[in-house]
Amino acid sequence: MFYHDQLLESTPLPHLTELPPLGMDAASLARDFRHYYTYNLGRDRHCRSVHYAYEALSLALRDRLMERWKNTRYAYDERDCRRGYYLSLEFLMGRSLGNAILNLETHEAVRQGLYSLGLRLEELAEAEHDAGLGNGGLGRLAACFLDSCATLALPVQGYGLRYEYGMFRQKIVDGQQVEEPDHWLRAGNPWEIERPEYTQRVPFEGRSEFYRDHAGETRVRWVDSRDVLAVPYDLPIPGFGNGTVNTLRLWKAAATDEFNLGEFNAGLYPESVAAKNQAEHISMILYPNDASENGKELRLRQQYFLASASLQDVLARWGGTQGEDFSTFADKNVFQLNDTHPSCCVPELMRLLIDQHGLGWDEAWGITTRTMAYTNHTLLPEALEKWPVRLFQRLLPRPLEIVYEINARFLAEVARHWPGDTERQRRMSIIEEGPEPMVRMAFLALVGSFSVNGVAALHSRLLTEGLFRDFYELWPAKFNNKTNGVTPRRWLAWCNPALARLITDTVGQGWVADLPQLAGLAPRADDPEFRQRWRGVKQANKERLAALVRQECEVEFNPQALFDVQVKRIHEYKRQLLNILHVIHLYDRLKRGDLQGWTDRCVLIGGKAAPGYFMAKTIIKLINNVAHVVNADPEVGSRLRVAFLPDYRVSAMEIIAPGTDLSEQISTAGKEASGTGNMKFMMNGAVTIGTLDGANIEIREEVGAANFFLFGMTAEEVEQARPSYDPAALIAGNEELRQVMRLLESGHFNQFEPGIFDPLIASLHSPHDPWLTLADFASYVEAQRQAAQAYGDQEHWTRMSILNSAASGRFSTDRTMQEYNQEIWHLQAVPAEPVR
Ligand code: JN2
Repeated sequence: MFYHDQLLESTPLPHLTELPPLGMDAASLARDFRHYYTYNLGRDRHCRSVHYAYEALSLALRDRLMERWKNTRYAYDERDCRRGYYLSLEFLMGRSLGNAILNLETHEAVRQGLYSLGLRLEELAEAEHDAGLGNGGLGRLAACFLDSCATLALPVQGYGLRYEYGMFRQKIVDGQQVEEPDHWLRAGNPWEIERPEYTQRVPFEGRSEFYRDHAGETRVRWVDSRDVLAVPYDLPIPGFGNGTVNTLRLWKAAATDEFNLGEFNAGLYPESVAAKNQAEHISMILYPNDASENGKELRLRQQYFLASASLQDVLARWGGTQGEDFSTFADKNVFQLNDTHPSCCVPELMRLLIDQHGLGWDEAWGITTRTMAYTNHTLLPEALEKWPVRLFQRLLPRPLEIVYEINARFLAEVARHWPGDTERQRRMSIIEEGPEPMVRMAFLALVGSFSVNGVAALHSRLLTEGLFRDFYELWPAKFNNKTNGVTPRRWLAWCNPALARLITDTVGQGWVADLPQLAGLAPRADDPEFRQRWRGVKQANKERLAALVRQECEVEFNPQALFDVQVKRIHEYKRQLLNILHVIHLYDRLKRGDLQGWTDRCVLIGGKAAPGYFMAKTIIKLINNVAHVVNADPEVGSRLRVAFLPDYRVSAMEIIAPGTDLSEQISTAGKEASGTGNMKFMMNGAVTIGTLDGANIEIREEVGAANFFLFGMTAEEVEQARPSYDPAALIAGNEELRQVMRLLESGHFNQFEPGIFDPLIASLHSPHDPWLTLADFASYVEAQRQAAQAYGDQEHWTRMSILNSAASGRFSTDRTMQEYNQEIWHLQAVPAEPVR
């Protein structure tokens, strides 16, 4: 290792150090493509699978990333810069090929190079399997953040897990969700580089004991542990057109060699191999629960595995240059925790600094609380992570001791601040007392971090007023807001090339890395000729979406109709049920012959339900049954179409967002922390129908009330209405709602499946319905009527569409990352050396 370093430094090895940069022209790309296809993959013109062509192109592009990647690492090392780490159990990356092409700005050359070989880029790109290493919002946000950090040349590395199985694939059978495993690595992954030389060792179980070190000091060590190896796989994260390539490091769990001892002991051989399997289970599967924890032991193992491997990796790099001097560690490193899932980092950094590196408590605590920052992504109580102390004790005995010590010192501070207020100490304790004592992970993250943020203005305010109120009173300066965003590279430039071209023709090309420049579109909203071009692009994108719906759902969408879309995880608080009630209302109108001011409409709903979430699965079944009845009714014709799109995922959204007219963001106010799909739709010229929830509020502020269909109660009104919520009175007082409930309850949508929707019907009737679904029905229907009317005037609608895109500049993750950097991370941008 060192020998080679010196060799590279001292001896001239021109063949290693001065490789000429790889050509970015069509001919060079085509040559390298052929090289990989023929010599590396061993395929020829008779090969029937397009997958190998995808792979050959990916390898050719990966080579181009590789030299920029190395330059970026060198640049960070030479500057000895302060670095950021984004720790997340989820990175919902989607496909990488298109992203690499776009960010290397080599789209045209690739297209031409492939054309010269008789190949089409679109077809190759379709062969890539999504990297679905996340559930929804929180995972996709992490992926958008990495894109923006690389584009801003910020020295930020992602740390996550390399799940063998990503988010399940959703099939719809008889209207019901069926989950299939997503073995996404089966065909190999050309984008990852295994780096076994940076393997780390993560302890579990065992116990801690005191001992005396060489200097006679009493120290603690974790003994009799069962260790698991963490093997890193690196993914390149290219910035847009700037030569930067950052890293996403994903850990795979592997058994230590000790497991092989079993081979020498034939009697225990099967047990030994079983133990090896168990170690490797840690990174086997992504938990498919969006926003609710299920308390499984394996999940806690995953969380600690990520925390420990990542921190050890950072400390090993630190030791390589600074030895055992940690005096400037906190000046040079910052860790952003993506929700509480990686919050084992707090006790783990303490453990590593104290037990492994000999620091005292106060110095270690100073470092920890100057390097950790925590982002909260939900207010839903069921998503607040708690782990039984007993489980924590068995799996992580030494970290638990440290949690106890952190808590004891913290509660002493609470007692100093509020003398005699034992109730407050009980409320704020990291350990929840009771028959089964629990570790409250959010409080652990709060106490261990110097920054705590929510993900939209409303959400951040609600955190300080509710869930984290005591902590806000104690440490107001810790709390801040960072409104989410999405990357405009994937979510506009790549997924909507026709609109991107029109925008570039209109405002120049700077918008791709400076989204507020889209404001330059606004003056053109009143230009009839521009509107016509804008409408033409939307129309073509709707045809593309209609083709997807035809292929996946066997439902015919007419691109002249209003495309009304709700895609996101299925959850009661997101109120897909309210959407389908409106669909039933429209159906009822058609059956009654009420065609006054009618606008033809195609309703698309998509999303996955957590496999154990019965109500969410029943909602999927209802959507499919309603779709079946409506689409088959000759009286409805093409006036109303309904489809449920199976297997909603990143690559599907790349077709859906550009083809949408109306974006459904209809959660119960106060429940959706931010939402990010809302931003993707807006950028692509959809108009939002939504509640005053999450980032919808800020979207409406940016675009103006006239270009947003608002309905429903505010978060404050929701909390006020709760005690007196009376669904029976709402039904009795609203003829349209009465008709909808009558249709639903008559079994019209479940003729041969009696009773299957009773749980949904009961939840709508319940005065304790936490989502107050019926309270917003009337105003939702009214807002939908206004949207339909607005769509009827195509000039007016197109104007709104343009203004939505034009006002979306704030919702780029470039802005979000700049705010994190200016207010939390304080990193210096390190522009990469251009590849000559
Ligand atoms: C989340 C929040 C979210 C979770 C997910 C167990 C739990 C989990 C926990 C994931 C698991 C896997 C807490 O709902 C919000 C959106 O409003 C917001 O836009 C995004 C990004 O900030 O975060 C979502 N929350 F096994 O996904």
